Order: sequence, then C-alpha cells, then structure tokens
Amino acid sequence: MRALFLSAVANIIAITVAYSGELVVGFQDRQVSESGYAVFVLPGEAVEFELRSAGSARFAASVGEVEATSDSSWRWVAPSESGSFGSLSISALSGTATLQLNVFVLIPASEMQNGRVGDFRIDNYPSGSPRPDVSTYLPPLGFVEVTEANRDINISPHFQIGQFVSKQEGDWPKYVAPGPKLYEKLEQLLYAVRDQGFAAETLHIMSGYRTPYYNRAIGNVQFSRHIYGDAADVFVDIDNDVYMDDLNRDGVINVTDAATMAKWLESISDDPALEPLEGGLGVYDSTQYHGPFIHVDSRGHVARWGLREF
Ligand SMILES: [Ca+2]
Ligand SMILES: [Ca+2]
Repeated sequence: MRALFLSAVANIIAITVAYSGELVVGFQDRQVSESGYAVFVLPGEAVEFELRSAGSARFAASVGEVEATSDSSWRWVAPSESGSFGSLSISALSGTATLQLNVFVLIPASEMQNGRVGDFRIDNYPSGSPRPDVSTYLPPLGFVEVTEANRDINISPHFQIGQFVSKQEGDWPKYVAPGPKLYEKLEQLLYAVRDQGFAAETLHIMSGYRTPYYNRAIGNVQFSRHIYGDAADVFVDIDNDVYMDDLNRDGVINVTDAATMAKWLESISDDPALEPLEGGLGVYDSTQYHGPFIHVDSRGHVARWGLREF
C-alpha cells in the first residue's frame, strides 16, 4: 500500500517537472497541460479541478459556477442546461501561462426515448461485456449535441468535435459519445507523425463515433469500440484529397503507408504518458470504397490486428 502511494507521488512529481513553466491541471482522472481539450459533464455535475504545477492560478468559467476550495483547487458546477457549451480558463497568477478548456454539457443517456435523442436514432447499447473488465463496455452516460454552431469547437488541441460525428443520415443536431482518452491518444499520434517530418495540422477522421444503430447497419461487430466513442479510423492527409498520404515516401500510396503509421504509434507506446491510453491498433488496406487507414482506440487493454512488416 505504502509502495503504491509513493509510486503515485513519484509519478505526479515527474510529470510536473516535465511540464515546468506550463500549467498542469488535473480533473476527472485526467491531466492536461495544453489548451484546447474539452471537459464533458452531465447537467449540474460538479467537477473538482486541481493545479498540479507549481504556483497559484485563477479559474474563470464562461458557464456554470465555480468556487475555490484552496489556492490551487476549484469546484466547478456545470450549468443545468443539457447541450450547452462554453469554456474554462485557468491562468497563472504570476507569468502569462493560461490553460483554456472547452466545456460540453452532455445530453443524459436517460433522456433517450425509443432509442432516439430528438430525431436522431442511437438505439440501445448491447448488454453484458465480451471481457471481464465490464466497465469498459458500459453504455455512455450522455452524448455531446453537435450542431453547426459548435462543430468546430476543439475537443483537443488539434481536433474538433465535428470530426467525430457519425456518417448516418439525418440533419443537425447529431450526437457523439465522448472519448477523452481517444482524443489524447490522437494528439500523441499526431506528434509522432510530425516527428517523422509530416507537418500535419490534424489527422483525417474517416470514422469516429458510430451509434449502435449505424454500427449494426454497416454490419460491424456488436461490441465495436466505435459505439463507445473511444475509437477512430484515421489517416494522414496533408494534401487534403481525403486519401492517405505517402508516409513511407516510396512514390505509391497503399497499405504500407497505413502500416508505417501504425509503426510510428507503436514506437511511442513505451512512453509512460501513453500507458493509460492503451487500446486497439489495426491496419487496413484500401478497397473500392476507401483508401488505407489505421484503427486506433483507447479500450484500456492491448489489441492488435492487421499489423505487418514491409
Ligand atoms: Ca492525401
Ligand atoms: Ca507509400
């Protein structure tokens, strides 16, 4: 017990030192040090925020109510209006460091009627679990209401909520089960891509969240991570032609480019920061419907498929 406690303290100190000079904030079992991440909350839910870097900070909220619980922690209560959104700002009292977070107040899953939120069909989530870790397969507690007004809001520094909406038919609003760990993992993948000399501003999300209804319609497996919001099929697309780029620089674009992208993600999997983001990684070849891509998810345990060496 004592050893566990000491190791947890050591981790926090190591992370704080690594980000020295920036603000590091913990909330909801997460820790962020960059602006642009989103906080997903149920209406009226209280969230504890804690400053984990040195110094003191002030906390400002465009929505909801905030009270300081110490000089480095706050209790913020989300607005009661589901579907609303706003921002939080944590600023260092000395220096210029500021951390801006976006807020999405979820539509509670309990508001679904006949498998729908409004006109948008979601359908029931499968019961049970294909694995002993049942918590990974619990239905989402709520959904982000994505509209033309908020689709361009960031959920992480380089990704917007609109990139993750299901391709199923229907008008706005659409609904997305949030996957904060997935978004952190995609940021890490993007950094790995940039480290290889590809100046991508984001990754192309071919498929992000899928409702159980849509997932079944396209014939996918029942417990697909896409229905839990923590999976995405992605590729690098700097030239913006909605097709994978030539990542291994061999003059052709094929499955070896997807395998190259998978290799880059695997190459950073030893990073302790990625350990809580562990999950699935699959390589897919092109078909007549799509180009090569990789599947990435943060299901919490290792799953690999389609990986290959060239
Ligand atoms: Ca391309
Ligand atoms: Ca290639």
